[in-house]
Amino acid sequence: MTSTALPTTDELRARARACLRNIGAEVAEGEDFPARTPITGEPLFGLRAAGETDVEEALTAARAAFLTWRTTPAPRRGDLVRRLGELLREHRSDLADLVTVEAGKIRSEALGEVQEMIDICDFAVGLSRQLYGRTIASERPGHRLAETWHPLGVVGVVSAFNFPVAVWSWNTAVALVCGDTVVWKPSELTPLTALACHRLLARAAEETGAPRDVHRLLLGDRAVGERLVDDPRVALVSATGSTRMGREVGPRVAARLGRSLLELGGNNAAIVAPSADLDLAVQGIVFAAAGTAGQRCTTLRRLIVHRDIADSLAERLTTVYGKLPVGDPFDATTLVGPLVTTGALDRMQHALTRVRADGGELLAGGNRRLAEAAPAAAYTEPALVRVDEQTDVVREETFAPILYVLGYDTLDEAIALHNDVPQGLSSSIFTRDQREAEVFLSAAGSDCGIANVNIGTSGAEIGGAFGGEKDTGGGRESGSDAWKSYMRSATNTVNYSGELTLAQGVSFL
Ligand code: UN1
Repeated sequence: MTSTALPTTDELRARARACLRNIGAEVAEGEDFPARTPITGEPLFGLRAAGETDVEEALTAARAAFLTWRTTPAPRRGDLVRRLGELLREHRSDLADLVTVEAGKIRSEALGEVQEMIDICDFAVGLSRQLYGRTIASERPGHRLAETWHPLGVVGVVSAFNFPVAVWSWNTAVALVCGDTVVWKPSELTPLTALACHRLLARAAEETGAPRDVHRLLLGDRAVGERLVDDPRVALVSATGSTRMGREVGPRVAARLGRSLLELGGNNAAIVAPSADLDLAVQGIVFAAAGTAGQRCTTLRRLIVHRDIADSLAERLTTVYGKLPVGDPFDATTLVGPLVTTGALDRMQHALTRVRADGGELLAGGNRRLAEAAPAAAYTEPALVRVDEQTDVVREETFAPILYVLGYDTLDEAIALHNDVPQGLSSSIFTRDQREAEVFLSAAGSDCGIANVNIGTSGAEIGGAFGGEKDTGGGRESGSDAWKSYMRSATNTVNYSGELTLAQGVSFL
């Protein structure tokens, strides 16, 4: 199914301008940096990219702001983030529109992404009163041993197109209450959402009396990101993107002994056990695999199904895939919007060619859509492919809606297949057998940073820590105690005894 005609680029341009105007974001138009929309695949308008001096100026300003911000009481820092959350609520609809224009998300998912920003602001405001250290039992009489947490410095945030605003907010809301300042380099594909978020945060800073330079935005290409990676003033580089990008960023930051927090690719799988509630599983699988047109790092890419139910589940999924409405993400009936670029579509087609050469059987989808209406856009039917084994292409992350279906006989075999990929972000099991669920969640089960039961791999709440292992990079963002990555701890020994007692029973003098 294809939903109705696409909006024109002129209509989308007008819509984007109206949203930016409502938000109060000024757009410095220029020639060198085009904003575009995947809905038609065409440019909207040109922007000005940051040059070498802009980067230098932003880093100097963010560092200077840090010196004030780090001593501002954390609950007062929370005031800034509370105000940001209020402004996000007020501009929810405009922000969601911009996410749809730039990232091609359907309305419900675009609103969900804005909600994720609001949620993390609420979380961070609470956190601003809970940056707890601990008091530790000292082995010496009259001594207090304590752990304290202090702000870290400037955090460089490098974000990806697919969550253009939520991932920024996870980093920024938490970093700000932790007393850090932020320099943000968004994806080159999503500068407008970045301008909007930056403007709202600047407004919140004005209104709450926070230093103007607690947040700086740098639109630009790879060279801008490289400056953040290499500059010793950037205490932490938090980068979201491909494993290829992470392999470059991690060692470069490490070479200057800086800290990095990497959120890289996933190749997420779900195991479907014979006892699974299949109605629920089908819903969970289709949202996780075809939602966001397969462009979440948490997208479900592999389905490991018990052989007793593999045929019937594949049949049910084939039917649902055949009816997924692909098209204009602003149309309320659409479930699958465009891929971000035609390059992404080429990579999807290439993966499908490879998997077929490996003996995979295309059960549904995979055809390009709307090529005549929008030749520069990249609409596709999500693809469902039955495979016998995890060949190289199955073990890679193709950032597009392809779901590979594999069979298994024993849970041990399923878990082995599940973990036999380089990435380790998200995972799930559909089962009504508690023993199986617990094995999957145990140390001998899923090796991912996220492991779920009876829910798909995508759509995590902000309250938990988000991130994964192996090629996913090891970082944790968002909730739980991920805030500790944005601070430095100090261990304090205070002697109030009036005598000098050395630890470990050492005597001296
Ligand atoms: C991403 O794709 O980079 O769990 C982040 C999810 C979302 C975040 C995804 N809350 O799918």
